[in-house]
This record gives sequence, C-alpha cells and structure tokens, in this order.
Amino acid sequence: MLLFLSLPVLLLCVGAVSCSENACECAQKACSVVTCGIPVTNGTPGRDGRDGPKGEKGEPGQGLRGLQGPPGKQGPPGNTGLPGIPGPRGQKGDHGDSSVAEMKLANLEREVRSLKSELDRVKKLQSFSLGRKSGKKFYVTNGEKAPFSKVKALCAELQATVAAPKNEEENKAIQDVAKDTAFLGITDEVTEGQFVYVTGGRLAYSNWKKDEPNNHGSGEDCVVLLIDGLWNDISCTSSFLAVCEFSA
Ligand code: FUC
Ligand code: CA
Repeated sequence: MLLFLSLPVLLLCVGAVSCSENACECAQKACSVVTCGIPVTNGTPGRDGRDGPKGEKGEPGQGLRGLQGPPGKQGPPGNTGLPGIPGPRGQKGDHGDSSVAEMKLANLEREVRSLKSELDRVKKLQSFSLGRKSGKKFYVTNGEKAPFSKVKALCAELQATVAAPKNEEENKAIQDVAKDTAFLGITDEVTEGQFVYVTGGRLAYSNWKKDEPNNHGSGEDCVVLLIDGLWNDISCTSSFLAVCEFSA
C-alpha cells in the first residue's frame, strides 16, 4: 500500500501523529500527500516462529511436604585434624628409685675420691716421718716386747711380717729402728739347725754372733738381732722387741 509513498515523505509525516489504524490510514491522517490504495484480503498466515528462550525456574509449589526420609548412610571418616595446642606444664615429679640410687652412687664416688686423697696424704706423711726410701723395705716398731707368737700376730694385724733382713743394708735398717734386742722373722722350728724365713725360703743372708746359733739350754728355735747388729738363736717364748717389715 505504501508502494507510492516515497520514504522521505513518510518519514516527514509519521513523526507528527500517533494512531492505532493500519499503517496507510494512519499515514493519510498525518499527511495529506499520502493516498491509500484499495484494501485487499490478507494472505495466508506465516509459519510459526521458532521457540523462545527457556523461562526462569518457578517458585516452589504450595502442596504438602512429604514425610522426612530415613537418615542416609554414614559418610567416610574425615581427614585427621591439626595438632592441638600443648597443655600446661605438669608439676615436678618426686625422685624416682634410680635417681636416689644415682645420688647415693655419686656421694659414694665423691667420698671414695676424698678418702683416696686423704690416704695418699697420710702415706706421704708416714714415708716422710720414717725417712722411707723408694724401692726399699721399711720397718716399724711399737716398742713392745713380746714372745715370738705375739710379735707375729702384731705384724700380721698391720698386714706386715716380722722383720727379716736379706742383706747387710736391710740388717742395718732394722738395727736403726730397733733400740733394743728384737725378734727376726727367722726360725728353725720345723727342722732343728735349719733356719728359714717364717714367710718361707732358706736364708739368703745371716749375721750370726760368734759361736751362734748354739741351740742353748732346752732349745732355741727363734732368732734375735742384738743391738750391735749380730744374731743369736734364742727361745721363742722369751719376750723381745717387735719390729715389722713392709715390702718395698
Ligand atoms: C748364750 C746364747 C744363748 C743365751 C745365753 C744366755 O749362750 O747363745 O742364746 O742368750 O747366752
Ligand atoms: Ca743361742
């Protein structure tokens, strides 16, 4: 219908009026220039258009809610959590048995060290007071006179033996200690006439006085060192000075 209507004229007219009629009549109202042709019957309707886009999800329905179903199966265990913060420090425990034993041991070790040190000091003092020489035997006396059996016992108490010189030097050393006649650790108690050391072994040295040993009287099985350093055999039951010997 607008076949004769030029586009510039139509544009000029349309902007002035709003109408609800068909396009040609509307254009006539607005503009006298426009002439409408004879209406003809409509053609067959066009084919259906394509489906529009999917609408949005609707609101939940207003129907009654169903009963709650049974609980589902238990899920797998979760991952191990992070370590917790440390707890507060506990109270100090009492001393265990081993701790008490260790303390006792430590005290004993301390005491042993102290005693060793003290013993060392006493030994040095004794050596000094006796004029003891390194590598030499040394002799001591308590000034007591006693039968030979008692003299042996006195020396044994000191873990020593009765003085028995093995050479002239030792004989002199005993003579220096003994200010009186002293028993020596030598006897012929086992075999008459055969003098031996009471510690065992035949004599390595002797210093008999002239005409001794004479086994005088009812018999003389012991030996004494006279103040001049010479020896005499004598009765073991007589009392003489005790002199004890300590090994080098
Ligand atoms: C001499 C010694 C004896 C005793 C006597 C008194 O005969 O041989 O041992 O000492 O003196
Ligand atoms: Ca004699």
